[in-house]
Parts: sequence; structure tokens; C-alpha cells
Amino acid sequence: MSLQQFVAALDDLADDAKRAFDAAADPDTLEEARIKFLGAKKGLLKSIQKQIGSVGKENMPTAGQRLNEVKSLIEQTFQATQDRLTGDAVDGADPTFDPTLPGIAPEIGHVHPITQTIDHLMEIMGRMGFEAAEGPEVEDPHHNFVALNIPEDHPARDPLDNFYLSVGDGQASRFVEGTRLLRSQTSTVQIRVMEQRQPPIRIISLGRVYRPDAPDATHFPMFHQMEGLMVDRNVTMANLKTVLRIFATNYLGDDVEIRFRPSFFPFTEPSVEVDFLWDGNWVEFGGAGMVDPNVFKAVGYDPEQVSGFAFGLGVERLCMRRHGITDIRDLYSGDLRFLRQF
Ligand code: FA5
Repeated sequence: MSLQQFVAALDDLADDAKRAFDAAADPDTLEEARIKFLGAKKGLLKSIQKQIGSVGKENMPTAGQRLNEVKSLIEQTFQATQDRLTGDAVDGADPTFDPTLPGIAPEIGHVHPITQTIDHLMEIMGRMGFEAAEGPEVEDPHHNFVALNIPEDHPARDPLDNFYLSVGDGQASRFVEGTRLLRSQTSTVQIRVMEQRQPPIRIISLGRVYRPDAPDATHFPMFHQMEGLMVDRNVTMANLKTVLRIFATNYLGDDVEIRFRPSFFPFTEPSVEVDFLWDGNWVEFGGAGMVDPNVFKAVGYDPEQVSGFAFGLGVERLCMRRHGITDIRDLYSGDLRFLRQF
């Protein structure tokens, strides 16, 4: 018998054995098949093994190795069939699969703390009759500056304080015709709303704004503001202060103290900074004031007929104050261990 014939006989035997084991429907038939192929004395494998000498001395190692391989293959096939018939394997599945191990729990996400804050702020302001309004994040200079009484040479329009987008020739500049920028404040929405509606108006707008500020514990280049605008006959600073106080006590608690500091914004007159007491310190949360007559003129309202107040508060700072977060960067680091706490 040549080596080739010997190997072919082994391969045929492995195929035959597999077919016989597969066909066995009960343990007795399987045992018969096992004896037929693997039987120690008269098994078919044994009878091939007896002929190994005929392959020639130099082929003996190869033939022996092949014999061992086929033997363990047939034994494995037998074992798998036996497991199947005795029920050790589940529905013929991988016998190494352990159905008693705990499963992989699906990761259930939740709403980001800033989104939760936005929902909460809208709910509080909604109860005071303020409805939500929106505006685009990519703005034109008219809505971000001009209509807000911020003239061409005003430092607030400086490229160092704004993200201008490249248009036309690819230059990102405040002076390019048709230039656009990422809005630097939500006060843009005041203009967009007043352009489209007549008083009385009572809106809030919550959204993203962008400034090239270096990140630190209280600043981030992308953050959120809550803009409020109320326009009607005889709206006064007392209305502004009352609305902000009711808002602050609802969001931060009855014991919160609120302070107005004289300030300047081109689109309000008079203007104030709004501070809340935080850990014994007064912290600025935003700006506010009475809508400047020039803003009313820019949207076609008669400043003799209507008056109004506006405010813009930093949403991150509100969220941080309420939840005791000390670094704004934690909100945007993407660290789920941090975010899961809220
Ligand atoms: C404004 O943006 C005015 N538009 C607010 C306003 C609206 C005044 C209506 C009058 C009438 P200011 O630049 O101060 O104002 O920003 C308002 C608040 O945004 C700040 O008090 C602060 O809470 C928050 N803020 C400003 N820059 C950042 C920043 N880089 N990261 C996080 N929060 C910021």
C-alpha cells in the first residue's frame, strides 16, 4: 500500500464514520457505529492501522501522524454526536456555550444634563407665559449685530471675538460681502421674532452660541444661552426683575438672592448684569435691560408705543449652580462616568 492509498483510506474512513454517527438516532446505534469504526480489536481504523507497515519505512512518520489526526477527528465527531443524543449540547449548538452565564446588559443612555436643564428652564418660563422661539446658529451680521444696535466699528464685531465663516473667495472676514458667522449670542432671536410678529410678545429662546473663548472652569467656546424677551405697552424694569426673581427661585430655590449691577449692552438701555449668590459669592449669570429704542426702530416698532425687557443667561452656569458642578469642561468631555450622575 502506498502512502497515498493509506491516506486516502483514512480520509474515506473519517467521512464514513461521520455519516454513520450523524445517522445514529439513539445511543445504542451510535455505540454500534463507534465499535465498528473505533473498536480496539476489530474496528475499521484498527484494520487500516495494521497495514501501516506497507507504506515503507521512510513514509512511516507521515502515515503515523495522519493516522493520529484522523483518529482524534473521529473521536471528536463521536463525542459531539453523543452530546447531542444525550442532551448535553443545547439544540446542537456550540457545546462550549454556557446558557447560564449572565447576558450582556444593554447600555441605556439618558438625556444630557444641559438638555435636561433646557427642558426644565422652558417649563418654568412656560408657566409664566413665555413661549419657545428659535433662530439659526449660522447668522448674518444684520441679526447678530446691526439690528441689535452694534455698529460696524464696534469691538464686539472683532474676528477675535467671533467665528466668521469663509464665503466666496474663502476669506473668513467681517468685511466680506455676504459674510456669515456662528451666532455669538441668542439676542439674534429677539430680532427674528420681532421682524415677524407684532406685540405683545413674550418669548424665550434656548440654544447654542459660539465664541473663541479659551476654555476654563466657567468658559467654553460653545455654550448655551437662555434669551428672554417681553414687549408690550408699559413694560418696566420692575417686570424684568420680578420675572427673573420668580425664575431664579423656581430653578435654584427659595433662598437664592438676585442682584442687578449697572452695565452696558448696545441693545438695552438701561442695561444690567444679573448676579446670583453662589457659595457666598455673587456670580454673573447674564445680562439684561430695557430694549433700546434703536432696536425697536430696526424691526419697525414704534418706541413711543411699546416698551420691553430682554435678558440673556448662561445655561451652563445655571446647570452648574443647581447641580454643584465646578468645571464647565466636564459637561463636554464626553466622560460617561460624569454624565451618568445626572
Ligand atoms: C450677552 O451675551 C448678552 N446677549 C446678554 C443680554 C441679552 C443682555 C439681552 C441684555 C439683553 P454676555 O456676553 O455677558 O451677554 O453673556 C451672557 C452670559 O453668557 C454670561 O453671563 C455667562 O453666563 C454666559 N457666557 C458668556 N461667555 C461664556 C462662555 N465662554 N462659556 C460659558 N458661558 C458663557
